[in-house]
Amino acid sequence: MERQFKSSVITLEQFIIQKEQNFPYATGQLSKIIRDIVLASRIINREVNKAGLVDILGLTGETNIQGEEQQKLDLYANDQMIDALFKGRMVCAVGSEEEDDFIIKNGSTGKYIVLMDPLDGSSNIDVNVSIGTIFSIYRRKHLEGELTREDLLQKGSEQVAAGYILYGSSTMLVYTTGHGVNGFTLDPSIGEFLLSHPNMEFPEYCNTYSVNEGNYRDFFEGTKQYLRHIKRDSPKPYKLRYIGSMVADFHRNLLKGGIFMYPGTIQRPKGKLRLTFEANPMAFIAEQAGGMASSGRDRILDIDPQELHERVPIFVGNKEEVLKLESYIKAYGKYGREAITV
Ligand code: AHM
Ligand code: MG
Repeated sequence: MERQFKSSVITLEQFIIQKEQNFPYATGQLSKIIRDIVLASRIINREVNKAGLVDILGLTGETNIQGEEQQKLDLYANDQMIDALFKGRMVCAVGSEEEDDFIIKNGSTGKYIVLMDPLDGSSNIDVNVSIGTIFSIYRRKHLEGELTREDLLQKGSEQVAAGYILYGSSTMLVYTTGHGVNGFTLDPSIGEFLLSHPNMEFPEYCNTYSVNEGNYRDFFEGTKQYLRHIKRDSPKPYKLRYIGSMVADFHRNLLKGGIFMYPGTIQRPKGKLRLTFEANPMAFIAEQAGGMASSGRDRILDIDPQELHERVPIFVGNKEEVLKLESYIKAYGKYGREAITV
């Protein structure tokens, strides 16, 4: 009699192989990139975990092109990711929040372009709060010749995969290739990511909102009215939960139901977060998990990026809640009832 071997544990590697079998013509290149990102993330994870102990922590004294201070761990994460991606040979260009411009691998036969925020929420490193790596993968449009703007700056709707690694109480990888969202938790004892959250979807009930309300007075009227509604007029009580680390805030809302917002302000009409590195990948994951992502007016994934470091206001999470927010922005606009132009 044939012996039965039963284990409910599925490793990331087994999961990738299973999925590839569903697509017999898949070349395995995309899976290779996911593996390369995961490899880099395990190395970043090791450093993040000892951030409080070693001398790697601290400001380098350099600033990135947005004039923000960079910490050593950001640079470390950036280098690890770029190194892993180019060594893997499937990628012809990388755009990073920590780099002024695209890094292009001349002569590469790689068909893919990766955009990433290697360590998002890095101001939280010093205070031992969760941070994350965000990635977004595109296929180049023209396989021959030099890379063009059309290859490099595509709409979020063209993403072939996106995900994040959350360095929290556990380390998790959550990603999508456009067929749902799956979450894996790193088992540090064996060094493997194990499938812990299959087919992730926003729960129907949503009563959490995540926003830096310290900026309230500078928000536009539509955002203010929506916040007034959920705090004062809504029959259902809402909870405010804001970590200040987008990956962690988004992840909690994905599991518990909620809306994450980084609205524009009078001083910064496009908000703080980047379309390419932060908004697009989170929007892709959100939509794949039954949620929605909007700039307040437009679907995030439909926005045509004009530059690599472009910023965009973002409202992402449960669909019903994002639609409600949009209706307030439509009704009240930026200033009073003026139409908004993002
Ligand atoms: P970073 O990419 O420089 O780390 O900034 C992005 C982070 C997000 O993770 C987070 O949602 C936001 O900045 C918090 O900003 P604020 O402190 O203004 O609320
Ligand atoms: Mg960031």
